[in-house]
Amino acid sequence: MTIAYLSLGSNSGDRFKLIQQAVNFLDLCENISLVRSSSLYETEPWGLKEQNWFLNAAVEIKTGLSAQDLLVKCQNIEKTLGRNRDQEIRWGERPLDIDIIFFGDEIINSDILTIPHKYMHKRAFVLVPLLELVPDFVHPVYKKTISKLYDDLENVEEVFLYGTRSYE
Ligand code: PH2
Ligand code: MG
Ligand code: MG
Repeated sequence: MTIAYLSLGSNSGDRFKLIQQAVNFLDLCENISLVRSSSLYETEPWGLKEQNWFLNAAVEIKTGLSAQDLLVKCQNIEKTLGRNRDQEIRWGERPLDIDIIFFGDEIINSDILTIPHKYMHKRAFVLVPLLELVPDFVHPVYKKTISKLYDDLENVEEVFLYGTRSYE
């Protein structure tokens, strides 16, 4: 069993419902169980500014799957909830994005998968939800805790707590 951390984001359609459905679908997958989830945050778009604000969250899961199989599950859920990668531009609008941030403390650099996620340490929308769950988790490549990575952020885009409604 591996503990993994996923980042979820949505900036088109019913963002709240999409994140809620994604978390439910993850928990329903064989070999994946949801352990904890962060609050939801409304966040300024990173990368491409001219688009809707996102809702973002992070979840902790426990899984018997490999990282590659987990990626396939995540992509299937994205697709089921309306994501069409052929119609997207990089860092642009999407109904749902599920990114694997950490997979235990594994370091993976393959054609299809980079873990830890390549840009997570530059993004407040990933670090703020993770801070709630695992402030002391040490990034296996940079050897810094989530708290330290957050303190070291140079450009902090805006991140607001989005109500207190449970979405699990
Ligand atoms: N996802 C992106 C690009 N930019 N910005 C925010 N705030 N939240 C996201 O989830 C996000 C983004 C590409 O996946
Ligand atoms: Mg993604
Ligand atoms: Mg992403």
